[in-house]
Amino acid sequence: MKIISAKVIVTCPGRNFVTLKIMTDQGVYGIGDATMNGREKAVVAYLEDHVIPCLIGMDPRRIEDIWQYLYRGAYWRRGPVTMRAIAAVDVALWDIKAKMANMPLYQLLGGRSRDGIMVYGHANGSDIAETVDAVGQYIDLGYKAIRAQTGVPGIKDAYGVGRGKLFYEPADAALPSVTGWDTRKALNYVPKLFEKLRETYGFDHHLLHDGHHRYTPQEAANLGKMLEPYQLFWLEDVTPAENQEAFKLVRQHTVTPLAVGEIFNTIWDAKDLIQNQLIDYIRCTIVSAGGVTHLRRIADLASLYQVRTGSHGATDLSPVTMGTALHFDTWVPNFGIQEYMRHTEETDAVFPHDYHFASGELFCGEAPGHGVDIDEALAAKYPYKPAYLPVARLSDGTMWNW
Ligand code: CS2
Ligand code: MG
Repeated sequence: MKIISAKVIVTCPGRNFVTLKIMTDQGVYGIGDATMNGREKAVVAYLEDHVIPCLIGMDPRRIEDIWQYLYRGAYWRRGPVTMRAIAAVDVALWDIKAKMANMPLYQLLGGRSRDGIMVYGHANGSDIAETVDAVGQYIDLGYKAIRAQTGVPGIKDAYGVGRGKLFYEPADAALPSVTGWDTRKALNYVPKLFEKLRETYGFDHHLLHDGHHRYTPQEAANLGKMLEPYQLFWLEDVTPAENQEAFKLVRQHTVTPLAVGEIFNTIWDAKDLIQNQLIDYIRCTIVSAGGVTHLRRIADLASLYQVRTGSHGATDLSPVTMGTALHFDTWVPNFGIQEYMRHTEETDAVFPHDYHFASGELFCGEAPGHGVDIDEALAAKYPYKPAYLPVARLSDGTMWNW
């Protein structure tokens, strides 16, 4: 069996997506996601100029060998561009293998470990009252877990606040828009949101919060401590994790569960956090962390230390990543939760898929492969549109972490 061709499809049905399609001499094809929010063209070039020429003629059944070829063979290891390109190839190859085996992907991974995949949705509002209402809407929709983000008085466009209900799309400007940040104001306001949420809805639902890399380790520890009475499911990216050691300080001061990893690309980014049991949930997902082949290694390492998975699932992760993640989640023994931000109708139409939502859970389908396809004719109707994530500055103009 041979790979005879491969192509990259860029489409913007409401937001940009980069998709790799690999064709074989047996008529079976596979699809992989290579989207990097705000830096899409870098991965397109990496795939078209440096990966596809090497793939032609290779045996698509040799998934592990091709992964090693692209990782070791590049010499320049790791990084968001390389690992997304590898992920796109890897996912397309798992799709092909599962189709050849006439099995849904989760069966090849080891079979079903659970019936449904608990997901969390994003509730947000410009202030506490609006966010409390938005959480209520998710509860009405049957969600068991909800992430709550609020605008903060005095901060311009605080992270996580959408422009419409049930929808949040940060990459929305042709050049990065400038948002604000003020840690003091956030530390005063965020605990009040969770106080109000527990007062209004009780303790039956899981509540989550994303710090989006904004706090220093000391401030993060303080926030974790202040949130303890509200029993969060997790506090995410509360301080940047380039320095994995920084989490020691946070961990020593709070029992609020910690989640990290949406910007990690390899097991090496997470190794110390996992081995030192400094986090409770690992957020790496298929597209950013080298595909099914590598994410499986991260999850297995995590399982030794009782760290559970909580895959990133914002709208910049295409339905191809979501579909593949759901097969992964259906199998992985140490599953925790799956993030789920709904895609637009246009996106869902471009990527026909067989997963579905019911009662706070997602379910992968039984079609052979990962169950997600791309309608190329429809995709062609939505040309690429440059769209950047915002940047953040403190009130004196200092650049901060968005
Ligand atoms: C986020 C994302 O989903 C999350 O937890 O942190 O909204 C993130 O900002 C985007 O995926 C960036 O592309
Ligand atoms: Mg996040």
